[in-house]
Amino acid sequence: MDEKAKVSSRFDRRTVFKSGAAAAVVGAAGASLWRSGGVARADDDDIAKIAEARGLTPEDVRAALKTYVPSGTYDETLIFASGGHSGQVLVIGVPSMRLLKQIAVFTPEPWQGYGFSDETRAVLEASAFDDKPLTWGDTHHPALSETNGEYDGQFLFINDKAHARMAVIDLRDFETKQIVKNPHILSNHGGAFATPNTDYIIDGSQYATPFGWEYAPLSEYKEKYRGAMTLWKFDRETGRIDPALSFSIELPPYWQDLADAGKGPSDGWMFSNSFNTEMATGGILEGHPPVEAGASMHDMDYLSVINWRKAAEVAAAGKTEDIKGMPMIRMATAVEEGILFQVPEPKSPHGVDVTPTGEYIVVAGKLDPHVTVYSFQKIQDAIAAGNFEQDEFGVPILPFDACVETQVELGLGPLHTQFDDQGFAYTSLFLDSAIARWKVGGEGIDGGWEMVEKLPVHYNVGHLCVVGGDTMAPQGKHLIALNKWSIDRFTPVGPLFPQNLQLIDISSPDTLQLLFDMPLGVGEPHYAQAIPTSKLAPWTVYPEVGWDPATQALSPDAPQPGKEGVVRDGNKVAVNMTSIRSHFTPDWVNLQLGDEVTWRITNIERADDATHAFALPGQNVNLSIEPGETITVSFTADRPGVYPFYCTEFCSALHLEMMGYMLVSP
Ligand code: K7E
Ligand code: CUA
Repeated sequence: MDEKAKVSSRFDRRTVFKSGAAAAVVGAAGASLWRSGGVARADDDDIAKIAEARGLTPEDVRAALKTYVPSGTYDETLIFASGGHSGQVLVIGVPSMRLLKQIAVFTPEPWQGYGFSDETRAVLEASAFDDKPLTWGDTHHPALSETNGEYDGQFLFINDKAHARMAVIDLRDFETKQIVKNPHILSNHGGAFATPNTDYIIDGSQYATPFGWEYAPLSEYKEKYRGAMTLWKFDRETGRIDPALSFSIELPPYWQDLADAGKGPSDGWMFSNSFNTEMATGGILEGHPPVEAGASMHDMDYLSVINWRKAAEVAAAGKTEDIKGMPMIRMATAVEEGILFQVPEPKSPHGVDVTPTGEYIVVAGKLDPHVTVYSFQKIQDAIAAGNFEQDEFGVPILPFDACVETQVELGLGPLHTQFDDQGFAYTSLFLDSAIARWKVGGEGIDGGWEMVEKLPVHYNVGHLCVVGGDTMAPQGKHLIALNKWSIDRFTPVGPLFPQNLQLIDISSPDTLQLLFDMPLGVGEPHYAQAIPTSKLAPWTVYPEVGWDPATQALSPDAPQPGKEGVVRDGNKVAVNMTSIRSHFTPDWVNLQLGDEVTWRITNIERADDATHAFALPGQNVNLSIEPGETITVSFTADRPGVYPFYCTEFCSALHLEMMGYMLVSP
């Protein structure tokens, strides 16, 4: 059946709400609530009539009751979703599925003033490719910081697959603080994944290249091209990645895919899939198979099993090579020190996910209908017994049979797995456009390693997201399916379709219920992580007037009330400005052609939501200055003229009057 036919048959089966028969459903769903509010039964009928008029089924009404968040009340959960090649992070409330914020990360964003102030431009420029500034990224995997294997609500990390960069977002103000460019690799995918106490952020390469962004012909692929696993050291005190304490581990030129950190018994280890063990590079016009075929010939690829704690010791002991200013543990050293092993895994694996107890590692292969479950203990036993051969790069290969706990057949195109607190795992089935719920097994568990239920989703699902679904303490109320295709779900808006996030109720052990479709007209949300809002404590205004979000401290240079003015020293001009409803002080800024201007603005407001913005025509500048914040923009007055600057945030009744003149005299 094609997709269109599926949809119409769903419609045929709809039992439209009928007011006569409706009382039963309304009664079941909500009458007790209404009764407790003392509302008469007549209202039930009225609601039934609305449902009937709108053609809603009882199932629809149930879903609506479970997702509606009344005006003025808050969502219980936030999800942080990648924005794909928009380069941003999306913050969405659950269960309402309301988009609350788009956090600018790799792409300049004028509403937030990101990439326009000196401070935020510095964040982007620090991660330039050599000296070429990058103004977009391909975000895939957000990772919340963890303490003892659970989200702590302090920081968020996200990778840029296109350029192998890693970003740090501070969840006190939901702003990007740092982006680091990986000096070894040019393309990543196995990141961001946090170790259980956020000691390191894992960043695995995707497409193999020569290290250090150097040149080597494809004919030298086996000799010169390599994969790598980078461990970025995170310093919680400074809230920054410390490149000086970070390092990489050299891997064979297979393409690394998703990764995950061990936890509990497997803490100190990490796991990364690799595909293209065929080492195909394409060459269609030269008579070679396209990459998709060349890279899918082997029945088995490899799961990389890496002792990161040991690797950190080896790096600290200096058994490394410096490549572009960052240490690299060479493959031979990694093998010799017992850091690096591989285990065969079925054809073209994609997701690798460690179970909440840390005992098992679940691998999903794009071209295999099973998930393969590895036992961490069995892997350790095989290592201890020296039970391995070596691949052509000398990396130990542990026997498949010795390491596998079981395989569970789920369906076509399994990709990614999340867990809940009822002992279930959920795996996305890309080709089936479905979610498989299956039971995690293990010692003392009855009926484990079994498929339980499948739920269709719309369509071609990638990642899944459960609250804490990759941590030691997952929760079991909602699951979000992050779907690649939306096809017939929404009103057409042109040939570029929205993405479709679907909210699913997983609270019942007996059945899954699809609750809500959320079109997302921004970018492809690969992965998302969900956290209860009770674990977050964001500021609503900056702590003090004159706060610099780049340092999260009071700025000694911040213009303060009563100290405003324009100070000239030769052709260097400092503009010290404050903003408050509804004026800038000063509002006349007289410059001369060629002046080098450092313009600082402090928003001296203390009220929630009293943000002012600052648009400066002719200099391509728009800033967002939140209450208490101080911000800087520097430029050369390179063209005479009269420039009306103004506040772009509709802040008050006299917002239109919140302006001033910058005059540049010839
Ligand atoms: Cu499957 Cu980049 Cu995690 Cu997309 S990846 S789906
Ligand atoms: Cu300040 Cu508008």
